[in-house]
Amino acid sequence: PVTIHRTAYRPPEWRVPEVALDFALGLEETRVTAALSVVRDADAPAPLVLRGDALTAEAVRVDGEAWNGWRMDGPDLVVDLGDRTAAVVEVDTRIDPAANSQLMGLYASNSMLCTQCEAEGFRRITFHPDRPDVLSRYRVRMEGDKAAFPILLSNGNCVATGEGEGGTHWALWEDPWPKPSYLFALVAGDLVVNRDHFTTLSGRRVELGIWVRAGDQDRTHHAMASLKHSMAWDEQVYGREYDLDLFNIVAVSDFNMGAMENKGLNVFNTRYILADPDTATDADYDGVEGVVAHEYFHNWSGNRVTCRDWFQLSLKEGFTVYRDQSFSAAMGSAAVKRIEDVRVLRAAQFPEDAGPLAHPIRPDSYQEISNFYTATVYNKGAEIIRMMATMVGPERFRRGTDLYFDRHDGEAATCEDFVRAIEDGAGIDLTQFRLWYSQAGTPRIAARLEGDAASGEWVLHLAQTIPPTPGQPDKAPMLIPLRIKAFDRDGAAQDTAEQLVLLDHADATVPLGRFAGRPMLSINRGFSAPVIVDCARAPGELAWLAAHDDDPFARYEALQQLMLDTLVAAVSGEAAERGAVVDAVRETLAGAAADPAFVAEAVLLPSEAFIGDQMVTVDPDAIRRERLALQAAIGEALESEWRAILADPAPPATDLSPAAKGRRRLRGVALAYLGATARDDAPALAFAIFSDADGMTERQAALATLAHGDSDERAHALDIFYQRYRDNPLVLDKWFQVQAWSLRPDTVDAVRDLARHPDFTLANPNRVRALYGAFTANQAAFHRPDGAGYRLLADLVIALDPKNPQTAARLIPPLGRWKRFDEARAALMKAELGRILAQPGLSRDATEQASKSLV
Ligand code: BAL
Ligand code: ZN
Repeated sequence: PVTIHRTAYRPPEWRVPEVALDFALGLEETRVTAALSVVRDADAPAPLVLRGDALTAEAVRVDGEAWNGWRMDGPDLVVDLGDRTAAVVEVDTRIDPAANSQLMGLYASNSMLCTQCEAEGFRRITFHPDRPDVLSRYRVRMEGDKAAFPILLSNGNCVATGEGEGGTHWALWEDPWPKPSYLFALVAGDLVVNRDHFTTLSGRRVELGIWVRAGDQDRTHHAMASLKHSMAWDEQVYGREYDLDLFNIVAVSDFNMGAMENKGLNVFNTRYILADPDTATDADYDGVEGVVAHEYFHNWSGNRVTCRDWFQLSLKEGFTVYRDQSFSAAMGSAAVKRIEDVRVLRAAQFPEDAGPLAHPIRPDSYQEISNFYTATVYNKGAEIIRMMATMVGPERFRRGTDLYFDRHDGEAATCEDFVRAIEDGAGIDLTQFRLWYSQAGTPRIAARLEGDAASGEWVLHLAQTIPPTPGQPDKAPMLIPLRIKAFDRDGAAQDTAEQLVLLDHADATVPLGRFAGRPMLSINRGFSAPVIVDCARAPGELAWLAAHDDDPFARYEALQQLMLDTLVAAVSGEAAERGAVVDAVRETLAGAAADPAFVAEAVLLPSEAFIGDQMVTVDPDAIRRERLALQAAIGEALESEWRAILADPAPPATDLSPAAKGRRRLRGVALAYLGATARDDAPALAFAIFSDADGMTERQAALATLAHGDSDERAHALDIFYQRYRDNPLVLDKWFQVQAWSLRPDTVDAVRDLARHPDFTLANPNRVRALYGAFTANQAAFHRPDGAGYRLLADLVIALDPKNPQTAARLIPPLGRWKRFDEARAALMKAELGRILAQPGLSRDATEQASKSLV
């Protein structure tokens, strides 16, 4: 495979100011005529290179005349335009959407036609430069059978419609905003709409439409409300108005990503649109709100200002994730949202940064760009934006983003452009901070308190190290903003004020002030930097912070650290001392009435994977054993507390207020703790909650608890759930998922059986991820010592790769963590990576992921 390097960027030799597309639509055959108005930017004559992927040029015309001056260069079309400086190049192609199982380009999903073009799908529709720095105005005419495709949608505004011959009809769409080809979209199908409108700050009325299949309309109201909230929020917080008269969203069942921000026509995975209390959990509702916001926010951070090349992906994704995180924080509990975001970062990004696929948020090279839609580019990218915002404060940050949008509106920009706009707008020197864009790996901060007995003055010694990552053996010290506060445990001296320490050297010493005794250290409050802090604090100190810190994230963090220390000690064979954790959980639970959502988050045990991340060599079996033992100990010691929480009736499922969601979340945690005990009535209690539930949050929580066990109630509940929801794909995904999450020892076998279930299909990425994504997150199951879990995953990758390489390749990384496991497991994991690589015709996607994972 060819490696593409960031430094090899060259500006395009030809611009394409106008694109006119003509589609004769059919599920099995769609004919496309593309007319590209091209203008030469190069000084000397240069051939026009139009990228293609599995296309044949049936005819080429230049300025209306048949043209022979073209040739194929591999998949690409090279047109010789002599010394012309401008031309209209027309190309006819023919594609088969029904056979497009990659779900890139134009494809069929449930008898509807839709597109996915980011990053390089447009070249599967027609020949085009297909690079994000080539921006064009699009005019799209589509014609198709009226009965099969009553609805015809594209970007921008519908300017004309009409009837054709033989039962066809057509529509003409024009998008006034120049855009890169990856933002092109087309949808044709039998859809119904939920319509609404939004009036912008300047008084313009925008028509809103959410298009779904008949029967799904009633499940679009939350998405619509989320869209309107997002539009208002972006005006208030970033001063950004929507810029077309129409904003459409279409929900599609078969989709590789969560959603796609095509200009004026977002295409969504149904998972992030459809929600009602009977079928969606509170977490699903939050997912809808966050993804609707994310895609909408891209209209400015991504569409109006786009990326110069794909190495700049984090320019739009990191910034937009930061924007959607801030929005969700404003819509609910900021503290809980921050905890959730950090949990995701630690579960998905820290392992990536510590493994063979580590890359900076602005990568230096790739073979297949689809492999770089990663937690690093997205979630660490968001943390880098957040650090800038933290350092300058909201007003100056806004000045920086205003300048960024003003300077680069209508352009394809770089990460460097963003940083420079923040520097100039906010008035800060980010020279050293730029290392966050180029250095991979999670920095580690060693923090040590030191006090002077005579004066009572205390200082904090900080030292940063950044681990080597592939291609980057040595790292320079980064600029790391750490929010720090020290408390006097006895309250005899004043607490210090919070400080924002800018750690910009390998070491630093920070004065904390005078304390009667060792102060209680609260560090990296609010998770101000995406780093790992190593700081020896006694269980009593952590328990004190968990109870008294005035930063809710720091309270959460202290309790998590206490749990982690306890679990890591137990896994290492030290005598289990669980009392401090039990007491801290009890104390935290005392605040449950005031803030149940926060308490529910705080008392959750760290995941098995995160416990493993603390160890040099991960021992999945010991982690499973000790985590379950601690869960059972907490379940038993605080049994009356958990029962009291469950005795309080659940709020109605239709109540989606933060308070109601918080109470349901806490009930789910209580049930899980009780379920971990050996209490005989636990399965019956879970079954009763399952049966009585008036909504999916309670129903799924009860089912998940039952799924871990071996009771009659388990089988019964799974059967009831299946029968009730077998025709609802999104809910059926949950049925697969809870079984793959199960802590039972036979889960590998269960997953193997589920993969043969009639409702399992490789054609639907949601279904694949529901089963295998959940399974690889199930640490002890996936890492079963005989390698059966690895084999199962590799079998799936091998079967899926020829159909959908993008989704297949994204499932490979768990096999690449072999260096963290014992020799026997490592050998088995490497053998499976080797088996994947040995497949004839393996995709570029899977080849890159598997070969890099072996190094
Ligand atoms: N741009 C791909 C989907 C998303 O991040 O919004
Ligand atoms: Zn995005």
